Amino acid sequence: MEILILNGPNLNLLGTRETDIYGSGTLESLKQDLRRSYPGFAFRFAQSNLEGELVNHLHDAATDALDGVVFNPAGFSHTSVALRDAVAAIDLPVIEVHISNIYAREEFRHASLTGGAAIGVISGLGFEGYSLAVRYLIDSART
Ligand code: CA2
Repeated sequence: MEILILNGPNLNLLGTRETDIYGSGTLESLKQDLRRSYPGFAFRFAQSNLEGELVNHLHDAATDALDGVVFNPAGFSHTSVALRDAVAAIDLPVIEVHISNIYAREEFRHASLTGGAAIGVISGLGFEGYSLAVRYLIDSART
């Protein structure tokens, strides 16, 4: 099995600012946490600040027949029809993750266009959300 962990715009800044909202972990520490939690498991990690590059990462995951995607589209969650279409177009299970609880924040964050095309959404559990999403994808592939 191989799972794509895909992070959207500004998440490259994790751990450097807004730590009150997103915690002190960095993208690198997220990678290490997942590798430690799922030893020997194959992950593909990608982050982009560009909408089209995120679309391409989703297409590539499908072309390469990966087994699922854990996707934090960040700000694009609330705006991007193109990313929603890409999530819907690929024949892979996609779980959307948000580090913060989008429903406890400003109203414009309450709706996720991309989340409507994912099989599920985890929001507000910090980095643990990524790990739970991976666990779900592994368990559902086995059954
Ligand atoms: O809670 C999440 O994971 C979000 O997807 C994060 C997005 C936000 O637009 C969504 O509403 C919820 C923002 C990512 C910005 O990341 C930063 C990280 C560190 C410092 C500044 C921004």
